Amino acid sequence: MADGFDPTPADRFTFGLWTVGNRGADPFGGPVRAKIPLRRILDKLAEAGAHGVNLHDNDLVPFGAGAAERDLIVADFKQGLADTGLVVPMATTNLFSHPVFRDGAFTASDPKVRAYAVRKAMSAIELGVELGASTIVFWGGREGTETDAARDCRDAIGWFRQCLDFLCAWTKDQGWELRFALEAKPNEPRGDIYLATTGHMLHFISTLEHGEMCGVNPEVAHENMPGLSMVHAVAQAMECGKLFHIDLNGQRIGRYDQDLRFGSEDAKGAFFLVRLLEGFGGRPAYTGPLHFDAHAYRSEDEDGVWDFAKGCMRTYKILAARARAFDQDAEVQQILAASHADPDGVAPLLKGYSAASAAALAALPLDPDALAATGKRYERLDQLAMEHLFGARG
Ligand code: DIG
Ligand code: MN
Ligand code: MN
Repeated sequence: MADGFDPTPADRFTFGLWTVGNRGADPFGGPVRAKIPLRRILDKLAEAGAHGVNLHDNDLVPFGAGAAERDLIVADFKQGLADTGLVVPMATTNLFSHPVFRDGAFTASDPKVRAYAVRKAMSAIELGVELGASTIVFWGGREGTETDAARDCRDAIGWFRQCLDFLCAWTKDQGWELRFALEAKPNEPRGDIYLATTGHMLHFISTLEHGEMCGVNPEVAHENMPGLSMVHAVAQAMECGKLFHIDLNGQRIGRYDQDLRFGSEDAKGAFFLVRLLEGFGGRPAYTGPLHFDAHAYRSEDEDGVWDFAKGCMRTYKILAARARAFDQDAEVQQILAASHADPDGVAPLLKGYSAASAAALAALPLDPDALAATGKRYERLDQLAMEHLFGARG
């Protein structure tokens, strides 16, 4: 469909092997789809216009595989990447499926489990480096608890920090230029997961020994599950230079982690998220991979999986076009200019304290009733956003 919304590798869209490879199982029913062979995943994603694939260690190398088997699998996968032109921007570790992680990985109370988790992460990072990944994501799916009787949360945070500091130092010791992206989620599969939101993660990073190589990987569903704004989480990460990766999908507030097709639920939130990432309105854009951490409905067969993947990418491109038109709309620009106007040059007064600025502040003729009198015209502004989103305004 040549309508300008078909993706190309230049769009930087990526999918986890586990996303299009999801077989549709859920807690109430087994898989509904056959396993898609890895090579077919690469071929179909390349055909659809994707830029790359991401993976957990065990998405590619089965748990417990020996070195020879691992090397054969990796060699075959690398051939598939070469044949399709797909790249691997991000790699991560499965620290949640094996029962050894039943009480967590980096936050398990048993130090041997923590040591095993760090060692598994080291192997996964080596695999990621071998495949060309520059970002390593850490999603602490089991880093939590069902009862706070289990451990003091401060110990859990301390152990998490120890493991990440160890892995950062080890990575630097290998001479690898990698960035670690920490992914938050408030609950599921644990009753409560530690460091539940991107905001928690941003503070946690400030306490790490090598915080300069650590950022965040916010996910739409994980911020929306507790009713938070993904746009604000991503904006805060961008504002402090810590948006190292992003997981795009769809989610309805207050539900389990649905990992739905991007934009398929909160279209308005997706519109403003894409506008933020694309840097419209004259702000710096996000230039990293646009990763869809999502999967097709359980109702779908394999054809539906590729409908899902194409839908994620097309929706992003459609929203980008609509958001660009919104920011180029003269009426939008006029309303925003009026609401931000500073005819008397007051704003600079607050950019850094001085005795002079304090005196100037005190002398300002500020009449709260006069300031309160003018409306902001956000009703018209939001209606313009919605009409651009609906495609009713060019
Ligand atoms: C779930 O949202 C998590 C895992 O799928 C993975 O560790 C991470 C990578 O994006 N997202
Ligand atoms: Mn998720
Ligand atoms: Mn994710």
